[in-house]
Amino acid sequence: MLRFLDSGESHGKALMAIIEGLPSNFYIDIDFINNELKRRQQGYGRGSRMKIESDKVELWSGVRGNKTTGNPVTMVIFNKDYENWIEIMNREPKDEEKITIPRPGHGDMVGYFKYNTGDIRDTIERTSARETAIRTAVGALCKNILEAMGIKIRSKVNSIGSIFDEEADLFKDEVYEVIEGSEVRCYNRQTEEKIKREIDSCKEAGDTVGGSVHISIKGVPLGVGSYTQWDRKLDGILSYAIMSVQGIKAIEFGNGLDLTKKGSSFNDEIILSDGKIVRPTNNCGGIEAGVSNGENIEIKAFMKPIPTIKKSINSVDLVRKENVVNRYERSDVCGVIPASIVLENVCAYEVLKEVMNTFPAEGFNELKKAVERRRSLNG
Ligand code: EPS
Repeated sequence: MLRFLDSGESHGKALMAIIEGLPSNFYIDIDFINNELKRRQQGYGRGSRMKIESDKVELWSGVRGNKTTGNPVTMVIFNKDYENWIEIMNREPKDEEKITIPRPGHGDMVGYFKYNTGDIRDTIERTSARETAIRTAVGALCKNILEAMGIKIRSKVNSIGSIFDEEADLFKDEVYEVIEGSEVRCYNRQTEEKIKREIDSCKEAGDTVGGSVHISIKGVPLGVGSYTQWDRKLDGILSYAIMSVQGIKAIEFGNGLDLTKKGSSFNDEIILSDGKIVRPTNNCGGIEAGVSNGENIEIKAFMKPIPTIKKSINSVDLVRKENVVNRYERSDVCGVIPASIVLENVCAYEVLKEVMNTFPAEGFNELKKAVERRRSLNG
């Protein structure tokens, strides 16, 4: 069973992950993983931290050369900003240094009471979306394996604030080139300008803005996931992972939020054409009864505005026990654009895990053959 744990603080020495259960005999493309890390660092509305970091992964175990051995793979990303935090990160804080005013919407208050270390800094270090760097690295390795089996994952920004981009087929290469070249991961150039202005004006106002991301997964063979037990449903499994990404508050599969459609138009008809089953629509988003049906898996994930804001809102000093205003520290204005890349890779891990659960195999070649065999069933 594929699994991983990650660790590391936002301003600590490094972020790490141990992944167990990867197929053996797969040649990892490190440049591919580092390119995913680079994609995650880009995007309009990032703060100054991204000027400090240039994320690169090191593989410390589980490979010889770049080939997987079946042993657990250890991944490490060093934090460059650690140099500026060595003192703070390596000794207990003095009383006057302790952070005691929680940012509403962040994990500050719950962490302060739950772990009771007396300093909100301890919570900030682990709730930070910096953790998504190592999760992207883990997912990128899985994405690398999936691509070698013909399974591709792409994404775009769907909306920022109240500005929506037009829907686009992410698997048309000429369309995706435009999205990849856009600072806000949008297709429509006018929308891009509007979104940039929205982010600029939020920054000026000391505020932040949320939005949504469209993720599309192509090539998952029919039969991944299962309806036989509640915790094996593919949409449930993907939802758990997506909801665990910092700031995500809602998810839609296919046209799941379009409740204006009746059953007769929502249900995706099944048609035989030239001996092959085809589905003219994909309102179910590629998953029926928790099982992939061979169509693209279509997901939208919705992210709230980043909680760290310059604008004053009410909070409480938990030690002095008095009403105060929000506390600010360096942060981004909009996290939706990097979240697009994070979510691609978070989905890649879950898809590979469920593909491996469906087609048990220790080695990459056996896994690939089993996937191809299943694909060849339709026609
Ligand atoms: C984050 C706050 C900022 C972001 C960070 C997430 O970091 P810092 O506190 O160092 O300025 O830049 O995101 C990353 C470091 C990253 O790699 O994505 C937060 O509070 O969640």
